[in-house]
This record gives sequence, structure tokens and C-alpha cells, in this order.
Amino acid sequence: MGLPFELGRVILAAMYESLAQLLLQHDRIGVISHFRPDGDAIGSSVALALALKAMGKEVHLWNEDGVPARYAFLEGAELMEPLPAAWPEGMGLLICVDAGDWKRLGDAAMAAMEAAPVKVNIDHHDTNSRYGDVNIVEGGVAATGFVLYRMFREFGVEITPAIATALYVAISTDTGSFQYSSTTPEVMRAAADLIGAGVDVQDVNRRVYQEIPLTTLIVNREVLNHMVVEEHGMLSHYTMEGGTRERLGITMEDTKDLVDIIRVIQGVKASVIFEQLDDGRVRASLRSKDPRVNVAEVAQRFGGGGHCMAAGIRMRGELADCRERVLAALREVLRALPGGRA
Ligand SMILES: [Mn+2]
Repeated sequence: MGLPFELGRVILAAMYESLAQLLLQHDRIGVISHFRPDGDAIGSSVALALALKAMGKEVHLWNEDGVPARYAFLEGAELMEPLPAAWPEGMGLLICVDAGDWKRLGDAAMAAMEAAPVKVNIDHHDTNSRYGDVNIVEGGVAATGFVLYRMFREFGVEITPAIATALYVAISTDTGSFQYSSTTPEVMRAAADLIGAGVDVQDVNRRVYQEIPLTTLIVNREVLNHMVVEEHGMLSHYTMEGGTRERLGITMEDTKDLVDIIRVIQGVKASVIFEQLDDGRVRASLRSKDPRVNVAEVAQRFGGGGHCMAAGIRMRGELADCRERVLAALREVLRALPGGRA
């Protein structure tokens, strides 16, 4: 959290204390995570909902986009409810997990949750805006599931097989299956502990990583057929033209991780997927594989943002025109690299 280690721990302990107080005062609790949820958002919110239920709380689990099919196997996923039209009468506490900012809940969820009297923010994003009344934020750690794991251990929450599995999915997916630099010894020890608590590792990995819907494969084929690799193999991109989703019979959910397909190419340093959104804007998803190619900086020039290695833009304009402007900016960055060919 950008503070000396000891001070960070003291603040965290104080935040645990504040949450413990709130849990003594409230028996009806809402739990929500960010829209277009990933494994950390679902795993963390399901684990928290199960832990709160085990404490005897009435829990309402929400997400603007529900549970993606891939995570529906989690015990506790069936607790997911449709968003309420308005904040439920008499409910005092909302806990948001894995959402770095209030806006990450999504427009409909933000409106429905606005009137929550007390908001708790549990997260791991460096850029967290600390929108909660209580903020349990450990910036830079592997996953919100890891933040929760440590908190559950501190609180003496019984880690049942269902809670262990949800936390394991959260940590595994946010570390790229324990491949990213956030995979510290502590993260591996947490994973080992969760496996000991009853995670069926083979079953979870098969469901999360080794099975994909046919629609995803169909859209992957489309990307491979039409991707462009240029700048001496350093830049890969694909544009999803209007009408493609309808033609292929796919949804927005199927186009989520497309950029990963063209990012794996050897020699590629930057990758982009361009897509026309339903609201008329153009979305560009940018990825870098070279820390010297800061895609967040490029995204910022067009009103977007993100991290050095992963960023996004939503811009107004015609698809081909937006694409050319973003590609021109990326080519410029790539050509400026030492050894980059002008
Ligand atoms: Mn996360």
C-alpha cells in the first residue's frame, strides 16, 4: 500500500477491527463485485458470502452480469441474485470485493447500491480509490481472494471445502494460474493451505482452464483468420467489424480475452483488439509483453487508462479511424525502442 510494512499492517489491523464491529451490528449484508466478473470477482464474493452465512448472516450476493458459466460450478454460486431495483429497506451493510473503484460495479449496480448506508471495500488494486467507509485494500498483492484468505485466517473463519475452492479459484485466476510475478511464496503457501482444506485441484483446473465453450473457439478461429502482424513482427492486432458477433452467434462475454490469442506470438511486443461496442463507441484492448512498451501511456492519449502491460480505451469515432490513430501511436513507441526498426 505504499507505506512502510509495519504501518501498513497496523492500518490493516485497524480496518479488520472496523469490519468486525460492523459485522456485530449488521445481520443483513449485501456482497457485490465488479461487472464483467472474472474468477477473482466471483471466487472472492462467493467465498465471502459463504463465510458470512456461516456466521448466521442473511447474505445477498449480487453482480451486474451474474456468474459466468465457467464459474457456475462453485458451491455458493447459486446464491447469486438479480440486482434489486433499489437498495433493500432496512439493510445496513454492503461489502464490495475486487472493485478498484465504485464505478467498477457497473452502471445498474451503482444505481442500485448507491443508498447502501455503509460500504466496505475489500480489494487488491494499486489504484483503488478507497471509496468505502472501511477500506481493506492491499495494493499489489496477487488477488482479492488472497486478501480475504489472510483476513479469514485472522478472524478464525472456518475454511470449508467450498470456501477453500472459491478462494483458490480467485487466487489461481488472478495469478494466471500461478504464473505472474504476484505469485509470491506467501501466495503458494496460501494455495497449499487451501488445497489442504479440500480443493479438488484437478477438477477445478479442468473446469476453469481446460474447457472452453464452442463459441469461444469459433471466435478464436475468426481472430486467427483475420489478425494482422506488422512492424517486423512486434505488433499484432485484430478488428472485430460491426455485425461479426451476430454472424458468429456470440456474445460480448465470448470476446473478453481475445487479445490473449494474438499476444502469445513470439516476437510480438504489443497487441490490440478493436471492437465496435453496442453504444456506438470503439473499444481498444491493449497488451504489452515488454515493460518498455507502456500501453497505459498510449491509452491515456486517447482518454483510456490501465496498467503498463494491460490497458483499455473507449473512444468515439469511426472504427477504422480509431484503429489507425491507436496503431500509429503504438508504431511510434515500437520504433523508438533500441533496436526497433524505423
Ligand atoms: Mn482481482
